[in-house]
Amino acid sequence: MKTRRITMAQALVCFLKNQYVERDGAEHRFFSGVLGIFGHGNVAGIGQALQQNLDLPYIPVRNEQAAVHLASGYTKTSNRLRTLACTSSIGPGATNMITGAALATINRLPVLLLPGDIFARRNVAPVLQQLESPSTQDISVNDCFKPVSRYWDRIYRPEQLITALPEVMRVLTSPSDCGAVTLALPQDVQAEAWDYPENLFRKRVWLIRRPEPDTVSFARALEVIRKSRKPFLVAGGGVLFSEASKALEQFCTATGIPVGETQAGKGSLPYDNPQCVGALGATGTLAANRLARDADLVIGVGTRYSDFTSASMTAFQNPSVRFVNINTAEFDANKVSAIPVVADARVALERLTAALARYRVEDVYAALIRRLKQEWEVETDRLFHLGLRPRPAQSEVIGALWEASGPRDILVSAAGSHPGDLHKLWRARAPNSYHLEYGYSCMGYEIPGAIGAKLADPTREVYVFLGDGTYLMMPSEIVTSIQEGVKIIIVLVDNHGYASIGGLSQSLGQQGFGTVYRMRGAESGQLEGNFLPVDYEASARSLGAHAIRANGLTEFKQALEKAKSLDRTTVVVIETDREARVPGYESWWDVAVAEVSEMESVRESRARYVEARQKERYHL
Ligand SMILES: Cc1ncc(C[n+]2csc(CCOP(=O)(O)OP(=O)(O)O)c2C)c(N)n1
Ligand SMILES: [Mg+2]
Repeated sequence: MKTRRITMAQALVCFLKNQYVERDGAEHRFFSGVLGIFGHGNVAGIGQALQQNLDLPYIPVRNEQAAVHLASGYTKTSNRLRTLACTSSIGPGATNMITGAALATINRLPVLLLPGDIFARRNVAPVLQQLESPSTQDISVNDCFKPVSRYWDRIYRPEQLITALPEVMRVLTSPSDCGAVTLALPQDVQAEAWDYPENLFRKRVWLIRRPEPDTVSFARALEVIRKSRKPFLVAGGGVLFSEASKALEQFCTATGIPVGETQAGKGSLPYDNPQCVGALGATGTLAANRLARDADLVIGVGTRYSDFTSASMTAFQNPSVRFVNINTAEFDANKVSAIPVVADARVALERLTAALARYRVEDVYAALIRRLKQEWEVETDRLFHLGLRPRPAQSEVIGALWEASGPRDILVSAAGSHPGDLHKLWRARAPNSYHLEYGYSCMGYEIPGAIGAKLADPTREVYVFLGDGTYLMMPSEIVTSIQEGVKIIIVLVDNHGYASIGGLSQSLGQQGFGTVYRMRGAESGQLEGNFLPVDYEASARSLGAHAIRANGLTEFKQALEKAKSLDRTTVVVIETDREARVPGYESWWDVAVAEVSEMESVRESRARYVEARQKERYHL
């Protein structure tokens, strides 16, 4: 057997360089590079290996959590056909990645994490940043990655890499099992040499499969669709991952079945497709929520049925509602007692369209869909043009941003009041133009996620829509965008704190306690003083970005034009009216209210809560 004597870290890097994927006849490299920060736990191992393999580019970031977010944004925009690996030192560098790992796994995004680990040899323990345990020596902080990884392994001996790496690739390229994969790499083992079989480094092409539905489930699904009079389709992220937009359009055009979209699935259809009734669920449109409420059949395509999609299990109220779920993951396909069609979205939708050639929804239902859709467009226009002064409503800022953006541009957001407003109002015009991380809804995802999106598709302008709260949590990757020459446009909505949670708190009878950015008052000792004096433009400028403050909508529109003309990351700061919120549309989200309280407002809220919960259903 031909062998190559190299270190474990060198072997890992050589392997990554030679992994390819193939789908629909197109083949390309799977790993586009490695993100990270060096410390003593990886500099001499992975760091050394990367230095002698510059054809796998190394991108330094400012925060390891952001590295994982960046990789998630990259692979999401690439429909999971490409990704980035992330390397960290041991200890805090490693644990910084745990949040990113959870985000990737929840959103079903393949990212490879390579945290450094404590010495396998142990004789010098405890090493710097080692967590010791009196009950075992077989533990480190990297064990915390186990519940947030789809595959987890620790490489105690260099030859273990040989059996671990195929498993890593199997999971990362699986449409049903992908998520974060963690390989913990003890720092001494990274630097150890081994005679690796040459075959480990041959080019390997992993086929991203499009699984076909099984005939029995498919026939049963067809039967219930044919019998349904008020069918409704839920388009989830799986539609986009599968690149099934065309197939979905053909299916709903042929059948007349209306399509509601989850956060991950929005943009599956262009907003002006007659069958597209927009966002579904807790942050849904009136059109989608009404149709879902009365539907006798729900066809879930590539959806996890999160509580936002199901409006905390109140979205589907028809007593005889049935479900058909098309999903590559058996786990999701079986939710809500559905007929599980375990299959690729595109394949299944194409087969359904062909098999349902003579099926079409009744005229009364078609007319209802048309009317509800028209009414929703009128409502969106109203919210885009409220004419509020001196500070515009967030919905008007969204409207102005939408008007300034192009159809292929990408909008990135994740947490705050923005996801809900955008879900309802953003008029997505192309697949992957609406990039919401709402599986983990992680403050701080936005900027690194957007850099990842831009790296994945540099031909599209990338906008970030984030709040002052989120900005303060992780502005640091602006520096990375400057370093890499990756331009993004960041719209920073300044509403002095957490408008979203503040609004939620008010609705719970808690008066927004702890959600406004205010100084601690000298006399009361409470946070009742002036607004915190944060200069967001100066902050953005100090990190290398161009920054503009827009006073009102006219200046905001001018600022966006300026931002588009620049080739550097630009932050546009706009203050909005915190209280001018986009309402809910016959939807519900279950946030449990205190059962007993000293406060009357909380007791009232509890009574409303108990009443509202009556609508929650088990779909058995
Ligand atoms: C990392 C993280 N911490 C806490 C939360 C809970 N949370 C959700 S929205 C929000 C406030 C966000 O504030 P901001 O970005 O200013 O947006 P706004 O609510 O003002 O629209 C918080 C704290 C979260 N989603 N992520
Ligand atoms: Mg805010």
